[in-house]
Amino acid sequence: MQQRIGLTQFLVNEQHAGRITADLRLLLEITARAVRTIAAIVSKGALADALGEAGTENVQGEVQKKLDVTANEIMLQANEWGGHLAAMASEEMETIFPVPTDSQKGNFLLLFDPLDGSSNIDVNVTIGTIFSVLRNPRAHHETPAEADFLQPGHQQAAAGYAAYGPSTLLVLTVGNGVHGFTLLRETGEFIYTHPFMTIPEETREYAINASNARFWEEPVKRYIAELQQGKTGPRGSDFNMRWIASMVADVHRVLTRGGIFMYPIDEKCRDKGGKLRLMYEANPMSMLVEQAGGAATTGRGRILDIVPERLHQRVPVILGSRKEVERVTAYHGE
Ligand code: P6P
Repeated sequence: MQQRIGLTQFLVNEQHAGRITADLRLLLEITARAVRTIAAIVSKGALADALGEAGTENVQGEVQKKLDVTANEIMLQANEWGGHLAAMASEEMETIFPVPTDSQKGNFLLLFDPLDGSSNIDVNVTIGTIFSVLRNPRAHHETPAEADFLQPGHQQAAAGYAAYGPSTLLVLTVGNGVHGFTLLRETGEFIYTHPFMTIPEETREYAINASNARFWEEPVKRYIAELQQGKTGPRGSDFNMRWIASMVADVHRVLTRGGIFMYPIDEKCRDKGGKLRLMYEANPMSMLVEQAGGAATTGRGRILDIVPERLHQRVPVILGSRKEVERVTAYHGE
């Protein structure tokens, strides 16, 4: 069997092909090292005194788990000194984090949800880290401002996630397809195991939190009802449902075997604009899904075309197998 390559060789190949620059390669390699550190702590569970609540709330008003805070610090400390980026933003921080004044500023902005799905930590279900890379619009001597982050998702230079599950996976795109790497714990290397991940256009699997059904808008109620009617309804086929309540785990399943993932607007989250955050959940996942041949909309428009107004703004998310996303979106238009 042909010798598998590692993340570094993959990124060097991308750099030699002119698809990424040396500093973007450095950013991705440092981020990979950071998620490897997070994986090591997550895998210890109760043995690392890392479970439970931190006793604080984040900018979202959500109770922070100890691991939320720890993962955030790991991402900041790993990336603040390399000179490859100018500032960072995180679900766990209200304002942006410019790199320290004594560090050289670089060409990129890094956004992340350091530990997504943290409600699953204490019950040992897959959680993850989601990251998004934007280009720094300012000259290096200037201090970045929050407005510099408010770029539409189609301007992302890279996006990816780490999934801390039975194996630790790193899945990323730099705009040339979606590629997955599996952590070999013995050596700490991410091995290239999933080249050009592709989402089948059709699917028989959907993911939604069905407990919100009474709050959904009519197009979503119609779409889900048709799936539940299965062979006896207009779709003429039976469908299966999954809901892990960890976006990384649900989206990884969609990237691996197809499906449609939905967190639509509903009467419960309407005043917030949705449940999931645009900048460091919806945008990176939408870039990955589109790069894998899928589609990602709010139900009324392409997610990657949204011009952000606030760093922590929320949006409805409907993404996955192209034909299903197009059907749901069409229902919204009727
Ligand atoms: P609910 C996790 O808190 C998260 O942000 C996503 O990872 C996940 O898809 C969603 O929220 C789960 O939401 O309402 O089902 O708990």
